[in-house]
Amino acid sequence: MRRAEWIFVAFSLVFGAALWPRLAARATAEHPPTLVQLFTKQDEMIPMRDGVRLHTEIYIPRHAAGPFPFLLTRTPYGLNDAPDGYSRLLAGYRAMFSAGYIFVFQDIRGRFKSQGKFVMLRDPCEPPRPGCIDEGTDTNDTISWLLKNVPDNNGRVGILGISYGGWLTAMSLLHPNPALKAASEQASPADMFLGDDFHHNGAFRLSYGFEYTVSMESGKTITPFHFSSYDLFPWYLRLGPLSNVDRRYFHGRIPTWENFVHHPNYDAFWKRQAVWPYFERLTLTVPNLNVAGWWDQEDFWGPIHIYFASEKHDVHHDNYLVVGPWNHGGWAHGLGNHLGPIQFGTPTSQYFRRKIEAAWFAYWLKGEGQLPFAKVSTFQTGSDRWMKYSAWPPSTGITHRKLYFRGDSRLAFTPPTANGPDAFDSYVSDPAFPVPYRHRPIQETYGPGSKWYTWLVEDQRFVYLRHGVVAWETAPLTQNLTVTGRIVAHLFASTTGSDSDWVVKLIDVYPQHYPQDVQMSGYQLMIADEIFRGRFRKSFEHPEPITPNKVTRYVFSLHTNNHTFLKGHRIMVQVQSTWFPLYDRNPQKYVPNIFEAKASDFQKAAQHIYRSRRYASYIDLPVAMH
Ligand code: PG9
Repeated sequence: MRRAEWIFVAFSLVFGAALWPRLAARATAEHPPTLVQLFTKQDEMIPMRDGVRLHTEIYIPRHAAGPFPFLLTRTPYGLNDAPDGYSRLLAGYRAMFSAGYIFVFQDIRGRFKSQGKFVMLRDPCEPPRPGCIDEGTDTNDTISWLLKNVPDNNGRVGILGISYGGWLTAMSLLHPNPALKAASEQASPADMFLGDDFHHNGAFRLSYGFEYTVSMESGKTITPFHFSSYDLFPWYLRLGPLSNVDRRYFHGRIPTWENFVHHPNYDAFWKRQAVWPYFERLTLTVPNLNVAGWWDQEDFWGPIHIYFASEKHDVHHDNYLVVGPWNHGGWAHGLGNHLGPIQFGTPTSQYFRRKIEAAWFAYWLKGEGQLPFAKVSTFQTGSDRWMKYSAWPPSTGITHRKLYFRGDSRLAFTPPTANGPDAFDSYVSDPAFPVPYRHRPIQETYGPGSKWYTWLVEDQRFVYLRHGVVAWETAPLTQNLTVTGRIVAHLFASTTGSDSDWVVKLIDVYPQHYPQDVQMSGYQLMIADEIFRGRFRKSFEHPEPITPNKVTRYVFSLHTNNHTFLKGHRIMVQVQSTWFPLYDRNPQKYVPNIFEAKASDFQKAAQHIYRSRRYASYIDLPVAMH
């Protein structure tokens, strides 16, 4: 998120043109008013109920008439003041300047200029009890202070944030301050074991988990790890088993890393921290706009599951969802008319900021306008248009079709008929030669030149026909095929090992001759993807070894999506067992805790993916009926 914020701020400062009532007359397109001209700044250390003071910057409109609502953003990444002393975060809200808000930015407990102790994703006080503080109580105390101490406010508060800031927003909704009238949770993680930054289906996100935790827990400010090489693929390979992390580098000093090591399964630690179960029990009382990006490389699972969980008791119709063609936080900066080389033909991010986000807060906090959008708005990629639904995924107009793995590397909607013991495709998964998850060099996640931000849209030809990867594809489509809703992988697989990871990627293959954009000819664009750690096939709490050579069924979600595979394109599925170094290597020999595996535990395995009548692997596609 941090780098995205920077890009966003830079963009807004350079190109943003405020429509601020009085100053706009004086400002020209080349010289929009400066933030200093637009706002007065107040720096405060706001006291929390336990006496800890949190550093807060308050920006009050200079030239408009109040009273104003507050728009609060809390962050662990610093307020990032420019030389003029004004936070660079402010420019990111330019689409909302003209409406008139008091913008408030706060360093959370233990970060940057705030007092107290930082705890990564601090457990909520559930149920709330005297003496217990969490991010929700800190938000409530902040709001109460603002209402009392900042003149000319209208008594209404909105909160928003992306990723960690989205999680802080989610936390503020569990026991909200009565003045909190609108929220927008954006890319909040909701379960760090099942689907967000640190693990997916129990598979550990090594490069992210390593780099993020050390940068956050080595001091109060962001302190990146010093790698000895630019391409981290060989660095992580040479690291060897995960136990070398503490032995060589961390020495037990990074608390979140210690939590990874001591909680290899989905135990009470992860469940306490997971947000979605709290939302399942909650009746939402504050309208919340959940925001997600189809190609979010960090937290796509979170906002979708907060939306799903909030649906359980959404008696006041407060639960909304927007999903666009974005990477992590991509809606907050730039135009959003492309992601990497993928063009969308329309400025989706700008549209979101102006027509959705600004309208959302204006409606709830200022009583202006109408809710101009449906409960669910998603950008349908491929056909490149915004779609509106009354629920997500929509339950009408969809038919589930099975796309079967067949012989000759084909995919088809008709099931396989062959039933011989050899109706499978196979590959060797070797932890000594793992498949890279993105093109090398693999730079530090947030380092200079990093391709982290767009890896999910990279052309998958870089691993197609590589050792350790198998693929199947349809014939060119004779008509458009739109998927809207849940995509689920059903794999029948065997391994010679006693544990294994399974990665499934659903890919849109562009035509080999693509005159509209020659560079895109034959492009393999990943639409949906996921990894599953085989030991967790029966339970995330109680892993079990896989029986070697036994055909075993794995069913796991590739998440919801909304995409049109256009006529002439093909649909492809790729399967592999390593995705390195984003995911740690499965030793492929069952050990109770992979964080304690020895180098000698890692072994090659022969993997079989079945496509017989009895063991018919397929992808369940929610096909929209036009
Ligand atoms: N994805 C980041 C994160 C959030 C919460 C915990 C850990 C990491 C972020 O962008 O903030």
